[in-house]
Amino acid sequence: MVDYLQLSKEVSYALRHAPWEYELELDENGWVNVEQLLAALRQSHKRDGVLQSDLEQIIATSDKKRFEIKDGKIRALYGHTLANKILREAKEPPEILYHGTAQRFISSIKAEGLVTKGRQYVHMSVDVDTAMEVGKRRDSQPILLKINAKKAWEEGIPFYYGNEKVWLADFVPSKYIDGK
Ligand code: HQG
Repeated sequence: MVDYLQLSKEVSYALRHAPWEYELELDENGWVNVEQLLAALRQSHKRDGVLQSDLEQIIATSDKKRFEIKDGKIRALYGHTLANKILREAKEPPEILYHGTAQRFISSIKAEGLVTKGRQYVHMSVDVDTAMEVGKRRDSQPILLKINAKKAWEEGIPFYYGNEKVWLADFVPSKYIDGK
């Protein structure tokens, strides 16, 4: 029986953080060949018999859409920490985006805006509930920040589409952030 949660974590690790451990090389948009990923998982990572249908099952059933498969390739849609930045499609964002974070980060966010920290992009959510869930990973009583995304976009700050719930940016200046 496949442990889909563990498989999802391993695929996240391979595609976001350490593709070289799987002898994979991401293209500029983060894609790798599905068969190469499966072969690495089977041969070196003790996942005998893992199939593309298992990857499809993860995508179909998990709470967040972390990966997509297209034309024999798979990629992570967000979350990367690799040195080589994955190119995402710049796109006009919704009027408002949300970011849930820990209380202890607020003074620094107020001073310098939202910065990428360990990841390639700042991550924002389209809805309050998702942002609060993200914030709860770091603080049981997270702070909800409201991002005036459309205004920032109109004033030249690039935004990128991640998935239907996640948007990305290189940096969000403090002046576009309410709730601090
Ligand atoms: C904070 C998960 C101090 C920021 C989630 C956040 C998400 C600052 C932390 C995705 C700061 C970075 C990403 C500043 C930002 N001073 N702290 N100036 N600017 N921060 O994990 O957004 O489950 O890299 O508030 O659901 O928490 O893995 O980002 O707390 O979508 O699929 O620095 O990861 O998705 O933390 O989470 P992260 P995130 P998965």
